[in-house]
Amino acid sequence: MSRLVLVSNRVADLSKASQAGGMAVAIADTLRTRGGLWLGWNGKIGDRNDELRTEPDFTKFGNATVATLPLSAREHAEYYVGYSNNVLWPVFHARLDIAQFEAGYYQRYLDVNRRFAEALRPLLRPDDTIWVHDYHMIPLGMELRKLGVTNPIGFFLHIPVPPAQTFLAIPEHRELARGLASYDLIGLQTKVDVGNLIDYLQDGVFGRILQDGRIRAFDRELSIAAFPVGIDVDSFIDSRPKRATAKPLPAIRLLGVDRLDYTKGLPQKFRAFSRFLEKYPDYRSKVILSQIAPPTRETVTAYADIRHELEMLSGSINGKFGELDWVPIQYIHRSTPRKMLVDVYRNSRVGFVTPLRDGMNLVAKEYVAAQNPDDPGVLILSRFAGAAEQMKEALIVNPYDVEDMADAIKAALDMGQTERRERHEALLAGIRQDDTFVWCRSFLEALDNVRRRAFLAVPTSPSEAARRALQEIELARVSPRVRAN
Ligand code: GDG
Repeated sequence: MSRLVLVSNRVADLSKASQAGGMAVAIADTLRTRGGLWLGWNGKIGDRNDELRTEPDFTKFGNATVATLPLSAREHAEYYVGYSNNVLWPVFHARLDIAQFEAGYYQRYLDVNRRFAEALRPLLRPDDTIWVHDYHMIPLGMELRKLGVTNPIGFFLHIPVPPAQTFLAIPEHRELARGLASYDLIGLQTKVDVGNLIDYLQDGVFGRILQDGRIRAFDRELSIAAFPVGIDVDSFIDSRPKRATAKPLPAIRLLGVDRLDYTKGLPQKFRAFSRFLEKYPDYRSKVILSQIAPPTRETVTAYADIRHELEMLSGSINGKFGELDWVPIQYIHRSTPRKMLVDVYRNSRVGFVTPLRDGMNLVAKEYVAAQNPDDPGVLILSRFAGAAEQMKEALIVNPYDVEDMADAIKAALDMGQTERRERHEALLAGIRQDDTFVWCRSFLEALDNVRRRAFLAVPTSPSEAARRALQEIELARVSPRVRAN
């Protein structure tokens, strides 16, 4: 089996990966068994001299080596904060209104990708399989190709692909498309994303779908397919406490766990909970919403704005409905240890996941995995999370529709044990079937097939597959409402 070489903006700590419960477990396992190398930023911000550095620092973990490089302050400001998090992140989440298309950001983004490619080039062996991750690193494959690398290179995008018209608004969309076309395989989270990317490549840069399902663009042929990211289900089940260790709550808990990001629909969630308390006053003093929202990307203005908005909203809702012995919203702007998180998942009657756009959303899967199968809670899930394509037995909601969400909270709280168990069983079977190990294995198998030129077929009509996926979500969304009426 060929050696695996990973590249991503950040690297995981391989000594702790097995406790993280997410993709890092599957990746760390694969690196250990196949042997491999993982290159990324070391998280440190250095000076201008670091912009010339192409010799990484190395740390060995058995068969696997982690190689890291620093970023200069300018690279951090323009490649990471600027282009990655102020352009690509908002645009790919359909937030053109807050994208900052500043001159110079793209050039720095390209420079860092080139530097990482130059650092990787001398470390590569002829039969390595290269796997590049996420939006920070789109041009990396192209830069490796320029340096003469002919190895199979795959790319996985963790965030959603926007519709073609939104993608086209990025001034450098053509350069990004050229970067994407340098890969042999592009993995996306959902069928809707696959449809969007193929539509864009056809409409935006005159890509063509070939007979064998590959796409031809910029004189290269590539495969595009959905590989939904999963979790290590057993790690959530095994680490569940035998007895509940959390303090018994005086109220029934609805739970949100989201990085404090404007894509996660947190104000919408708070407003829906407020509307629920207004519309169904019998539940006051009986139900609370616990929102764990650890800080993230605090140097980006839009993140400071969302923080202020949430502080105002939780304050005003607590002021409006709170009693001396009941505060409706517990808003925790800190990270919670993972063990405690699993416990809180299990002790919450409702998992409330409301992103406005999300590549997948692992919290939805973790909540389901952590439930007691005999008396499980109910998952309320935004139709705009990638996870909604798989998790149709959740109560699927439109996060922009406050009434819809308020009614879903009521339906979740009123749902009988039999229905809760049926829905949970089906959801658990789904996340088991597509867990993190399947995700990792199936992507790498597909990439190996590319090497053997047994190409992956994508749907011949990607828009049709995407349309069908959206219709199925719409049907899943409508049915719980019918049930609740
Ligand atoms: C990106 C995409 C895609 C959260 N708070 C705490 C904590 N977490 C953990 C959760 C979960 C992870 O962070 C969040 O994952 P999500 O998938 O929900 O969201 P993103 O961070 O936006 O991830 C997303 C993902 O990449 C993978 O491809 O699904 O769409 O945006 O694992 O448990 N963990 C701890 N304390 C916290 O307070 N310990």
